[in-house]
Amino acid sequence: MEKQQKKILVLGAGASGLAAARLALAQGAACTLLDEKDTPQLQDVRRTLGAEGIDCQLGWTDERQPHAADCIIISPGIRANSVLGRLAQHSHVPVFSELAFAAAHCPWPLLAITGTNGKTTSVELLTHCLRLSGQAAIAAGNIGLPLSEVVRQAGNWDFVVLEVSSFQLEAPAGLRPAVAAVLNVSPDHLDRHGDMQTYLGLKLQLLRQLPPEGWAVLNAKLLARPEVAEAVGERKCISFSTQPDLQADFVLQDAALCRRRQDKLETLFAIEEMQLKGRHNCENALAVLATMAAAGLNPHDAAAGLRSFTSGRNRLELVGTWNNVTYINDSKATNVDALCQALETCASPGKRSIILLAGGMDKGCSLHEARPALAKYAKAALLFGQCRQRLAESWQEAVPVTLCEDLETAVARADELAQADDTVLFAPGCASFDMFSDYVQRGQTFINIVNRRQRE
Ligand code: UMA
Repeated sequence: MEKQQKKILVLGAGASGLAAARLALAQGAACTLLDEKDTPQLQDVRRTLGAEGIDCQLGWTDERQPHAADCIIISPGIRANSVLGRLAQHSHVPVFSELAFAAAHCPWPLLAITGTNGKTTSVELLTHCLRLSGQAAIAAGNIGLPLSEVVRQAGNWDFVVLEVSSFQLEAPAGLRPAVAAVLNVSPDHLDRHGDMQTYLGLKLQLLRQLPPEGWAVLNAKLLARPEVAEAVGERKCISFSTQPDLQADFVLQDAALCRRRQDKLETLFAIEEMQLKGRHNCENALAVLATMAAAGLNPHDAAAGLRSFTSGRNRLELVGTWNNVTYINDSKATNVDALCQALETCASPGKRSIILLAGGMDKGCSLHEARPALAKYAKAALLFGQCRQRLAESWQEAVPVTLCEDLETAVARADELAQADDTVLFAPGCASFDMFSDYVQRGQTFINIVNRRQRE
């Protein structure tokens, strides 16, 4: 009897939806793609996909499926309360995230990294260290390259390093990473997930997807939490920490990254040799070493990578120094925890020398946590974007605040306030989507404004 062709419904025609649809087609399935929007750009996508044999329906407003399907693949940006989110919920067929769908077809071991902050840096650093130690590695997932695309291209990899977001963990069944690392969890994306417990629960889904022989790599701070220990279960676990009071397998000791072996510390790498700066980056580097160990590799082999890696654009990126005032672009700081890390890394000892530019789209998270760092390191906070009023109310007792019309005005005010040896730090602490298409465009806009003003 002839085998029936599988019917797959893909929700969302962005990067992940497109890649998933193409992979499904390559696997021999019949594929329909739905998107709620109908823009000229999406119409181009529909034409291209049509020529490839994928049916693409735009401007979709119906909460019912267009036809029966064997399964649904959902894009990470689709919220449960949207038209397509409800369509997926009401459906009686299995729903997979694009990541989980791709993982099910992925022949290479997945080293998956999640956490609130440091995901992208850790994924890039791990990929770099692997490559320099002779492994064929590629970075995929939330970092920008959908895993479906990597799988369809059928390369020849030793490892795929995955950046995994909480959105991608809403339908995670089948992910099955070889190693699952959780870097840290602090308030973020609460406008979507509702509360911290739900957000943490989603992050822990990555651990739950580990097969019995898989390895968990965990920040020792998290291991103390019962729900985390429960998610790890009987699986093997390697811990890391920069906190001196926490016992962990990979630690920071005497300015070196070290591994604990039979209660003795073995030095792996002196942090002064790293280009990456800040305690949070030491923690990312420890997570990378622990992940390499969990993957069966020698962490000593990471040395060349640790030495040569520089963090990418929009992460504590030096824009320039003019009249002894340094301008830093940390547009990637999209939550309060990342903002605090940026303040700490840019601080001058014993001085409030930072002029902070912050603001953007409200993600429903508490903003109070930034107060101690602001009081210690910032001389002014210039606030822009949708949630500037809420930021001002939350921070005004810790630091002098100014509400600014837009980013241009905020930079102009920073130029007025700045004195020699100050740092103008662009670390918004909020999402970018109120004013920009993403944090990359936001960072570039900041750089353009600063450069233009300095030329004038
Ligand atoms: N759409 C709907 N209905 C909805 C929501 C979206 O029809 O309710 C449609 C949109 O009209 C659009 C498409 O879905 O055409 C967009 O899908 P998407 O938002 O899932 O975006 P992708 O282009 O597929 O990009 C996604 C990730 N985006 C999100 O999680 C929001 C990218 O992460 C990721 O790089 C990419 O897949 C490849 O894996 C971006 C991100 O902002 C960088 N991630 C968040 C973060 O890092 O904070 C989690």
